[in-house]
Amino acid sequence: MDNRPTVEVCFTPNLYPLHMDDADVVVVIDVLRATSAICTAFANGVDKVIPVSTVEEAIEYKQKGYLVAAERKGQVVDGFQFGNSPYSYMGKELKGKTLVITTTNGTKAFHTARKAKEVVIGSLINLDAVSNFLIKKKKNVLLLASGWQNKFCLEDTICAGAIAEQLINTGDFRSVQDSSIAAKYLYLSAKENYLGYLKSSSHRRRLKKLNLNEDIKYCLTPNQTDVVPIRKGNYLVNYKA
Ligand code: 3SL
Repeated sequence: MDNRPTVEVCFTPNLYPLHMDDADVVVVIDVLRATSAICTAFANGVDKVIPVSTVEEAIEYKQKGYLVAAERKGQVVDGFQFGNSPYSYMGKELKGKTLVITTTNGTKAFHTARKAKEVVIGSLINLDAVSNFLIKKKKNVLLLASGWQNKFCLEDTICAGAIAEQLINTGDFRSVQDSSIAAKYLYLSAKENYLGYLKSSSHRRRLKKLNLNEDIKYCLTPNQTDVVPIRKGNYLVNYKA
C-alpha cells in the first residue's frame, strides 16, 4: 500500500466539495491576480492580510479605519484606494500594516476553503517557496484554482501543475486524480513561455483590455519572492520557518 501523502488539483471552487475531504492543506491559487497581489504585499512588509468575500464586508472594515482593497471584474471598486494590482502593494507606506482585500474570485476561493485544516496562498511569484513549504509538511495537499466565476482558468491550473510537479519529483508525494495529471501536462507545455502560452487565455485577454499588461507580465514571472502566506484565524500572515 502506498502511504505517501497526495497532491491533487481542484479546477474551480464549485468542485471543492468533491475534493475537500482528501486535503490537510489547501493552497489557494489566483495567479491573475489576487494571490500574486497578496504575496507582493507580504514581500513588501505588510503584516497581515484579511481576505473578505464581499464588498459589503470590505466597506465595514473601511469604516473602521482599515486599509482596504476592493476589485470587481478587474477594476478598483468605486470608493476604494486599491484594487488588485500587485504594483499597488510595493510602496514602503504599507510596511507593518494590515490590509483587507476583496476580489472577484481569489478571496472567494479563500472563503470556500474556510473549513480546511490549513490554508496557504500560492502563485507563480512564490512558486518555489510554497512548494518547499509543502514538501517539508508532507501532508495531503489540495491545490485549489480560483478560476473565473467558477469557470476553469488556464493560469491557475498551470500554477497548480507546477507546484504538483515539484512535490511529485521529490518522490514523497503521489497524485491519483486526472485533474492533477491534466494540470501537470498543461504546466509542462507552458513552462518555457507562460506569457506566450496564455496569450489567448480569457483572463489575459480581459486584463489586456484594461491595459494591465505589466500586471500580467509580473504575475507570470516565477519566484520573485520567498513569502508563504498562511491562514491564522480569519487572516493571513507570512510563514516564518
Ligand atoms: O478574480 C480575482 O480574484 C482577481 O484576481 C481578478 S483580476 O485579476 O483583478 O481581474
